[in-house]
Amino acid sequence: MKIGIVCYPTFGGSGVVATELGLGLAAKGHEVHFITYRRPARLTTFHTNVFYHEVTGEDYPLFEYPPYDTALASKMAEVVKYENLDLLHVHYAIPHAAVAYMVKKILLREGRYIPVIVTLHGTDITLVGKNPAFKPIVEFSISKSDGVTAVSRFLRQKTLEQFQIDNDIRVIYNFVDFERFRKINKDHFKKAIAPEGERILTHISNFRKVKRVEDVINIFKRVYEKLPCKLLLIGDGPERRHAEDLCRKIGLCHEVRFLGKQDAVEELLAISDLFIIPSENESFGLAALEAMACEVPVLSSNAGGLPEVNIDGETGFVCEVGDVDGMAARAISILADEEALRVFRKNALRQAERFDIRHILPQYEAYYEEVLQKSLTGYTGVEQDI
Ligand code: GMT
Repeated sequence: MKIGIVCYPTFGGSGVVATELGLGLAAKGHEVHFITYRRPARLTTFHTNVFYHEVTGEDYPLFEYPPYDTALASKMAEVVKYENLDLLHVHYAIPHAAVAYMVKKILLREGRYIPVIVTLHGTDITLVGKNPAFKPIVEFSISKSDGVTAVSRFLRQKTLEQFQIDNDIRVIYNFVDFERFRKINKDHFKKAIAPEGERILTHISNFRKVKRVEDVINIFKRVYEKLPCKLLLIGDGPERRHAEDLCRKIGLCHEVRFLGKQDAVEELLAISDLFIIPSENESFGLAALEAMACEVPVLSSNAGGLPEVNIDGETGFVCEVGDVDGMAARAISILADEEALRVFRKNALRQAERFDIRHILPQYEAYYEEVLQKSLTGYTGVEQDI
């Protein structure tokens, strides 16, 4: 099959999922065309069957806001037409679902029907999507898509509650690639970070408010009072300065490392003893899954889809959003007990295996086939109301 994938090319979860999905499909023989404004962060080397089309706009003094959506629509229509794509799979509803609808209309004028699948990732529904500035178009364009998937049951439910959608929504969970995310031996590295065998707590995010990085530091402070440990903070974003200030204020700078954006996160997870994700809102929590694949137990909030990934008392603990004391107590209960940590590590791996890319990818392939069959059977060959 020839598939066009549209996503945000940044380090954000939706772009990571879209890129890994595209690479996985290409490895299985599909032809994959990424259409984005920059090379996706995880598309680092040459791959057979993978093509990349950069969206470039035109700067003009009149444009206070360069019309990216228009440039994207033109590029998508061009790629579908000249590369003869079978299907467009767009990730993150805003603006991609609406742009894809425009592309469908453009191509229909030429007598060509291009089926569109939208994957909802989280904030496109729970945060930005419900903003009145976007809601009508999100609702419309999701309804007009040929297929819609959500990355958790929570997100499916939330979408159906918040929007009037004509379509059904298929849950296809996010996945992890065990070729990359698995426990590897990095003892020398661990020694450099924790020379006295201190426990290593890790958090990875884009440091936005919704991630509650402040809670991570406050949990760490309480754990540090009970046992020797270090904190690794990976990623960058608007809350980083505030997080650094907090570390200075509580006098723990020497035990906390801000590592910024990292490519080889699996190497950092390999030396971690506990992953903390106390988000206010999280449709899935891909970073938690990647940690679990590396045999790292997870301490999470109960926000959104996190409890579908992290099983309370089994793969880690799930606490109320903002319950810093409760989270710290749970963290200590795992970290202070070698045997408990061993069991949690084993359970985390077993749970992560349910989300192995080798199980999830065929679900996307089957869904593509289903949508293709359904949408093309209904198409009459003339421009119609879509
Ligand atoms: O805000 C983020 O965490 C980034 C965002 C994205 O789209 O890049 O992540 C969302 O999609 C990820 C991949 O499906 C999910 O794992 C994250 O849980 C989700 N983030 C939120 O719902 C806040």
